[in-house]
Amino acid sequence: MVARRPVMTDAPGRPGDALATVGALRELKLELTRFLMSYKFATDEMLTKINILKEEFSSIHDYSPIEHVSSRLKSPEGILKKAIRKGYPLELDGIRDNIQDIAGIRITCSFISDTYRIRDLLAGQRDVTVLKEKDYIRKPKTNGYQSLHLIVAIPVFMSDRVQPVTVEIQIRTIAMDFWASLEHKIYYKYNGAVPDTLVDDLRQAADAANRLDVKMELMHDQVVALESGDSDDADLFSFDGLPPFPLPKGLLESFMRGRTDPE
Ligand code: 0O2
Repeated sequence: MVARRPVMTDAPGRPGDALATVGALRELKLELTRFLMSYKFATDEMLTKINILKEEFSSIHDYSPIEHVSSRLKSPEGILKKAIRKGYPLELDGIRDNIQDIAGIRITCSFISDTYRIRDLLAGQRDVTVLKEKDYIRKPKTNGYQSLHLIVAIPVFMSDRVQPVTVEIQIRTIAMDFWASLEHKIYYKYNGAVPDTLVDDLRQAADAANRLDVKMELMHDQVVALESGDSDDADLFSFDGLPPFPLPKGLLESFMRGRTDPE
């Protein structure tokens, strides 16, 4: 006959100890879930803000400074590894206070000026507090890395409390993003010990990416200046992907008169 063994074989002593351990583990799991959920909710809130900006720009200005948005939550393993590497206390409050990139959002823009515009629009929102800013665009890292990093705090309304939660936002151009993902791959491929020639190549590629960014923005500005003189579709109105429909100037003028002179 096979002896029945307690589920928790590593809990010595009275059977109550094993039950207490199971209870404590369950509680820890619940706490961890709530902890991670707050970061997911904070990410969702920030993504909503970013999408509103994106849609508003597309509808009103016929152009969006935001090309692409992605997000990620650090895994519990990644969080623990970082806490151990940095010597932070291994408890949730300590981790919350010290690790500010558990929730991460990356916004890719077309042009350099757009990165700052998006920064200002997000930082200017009443419930967003910028805790830290690193401007690797104005001052690139020595390896050539360029990006604008913000650590923001946003209140998350849970059922029993309001929790300020931090989110790391990286804002950069398509060219900077292209460079960063290649550099990231190379860095991991060589386990951090990237050969000098490749380090030089990366620096040159970063310069080239920056020149491309500057050139593309200049060309874009020229096209915009040309477009503003072109009034072909000035009488067209469109919304939310619907085909544009005519809104003649005369009609708009009567509407304006009605607003200023209701009599
Ligand atoms: P992951 O997996 O991308 O999240 P700290 O302020 O202590 O959190 P750090 O590194 O000083 O840490 O902050 P910083 O400089 O703001 O960098 C944070 C993130 O920016 C990094 O996250 C990278 O995603 C990115 N980053 C910074 N420097 C480089 C770089 O030289 N090359 C590339 N490709 N990305 C960079 P993690 O935590 O490294 O990893």
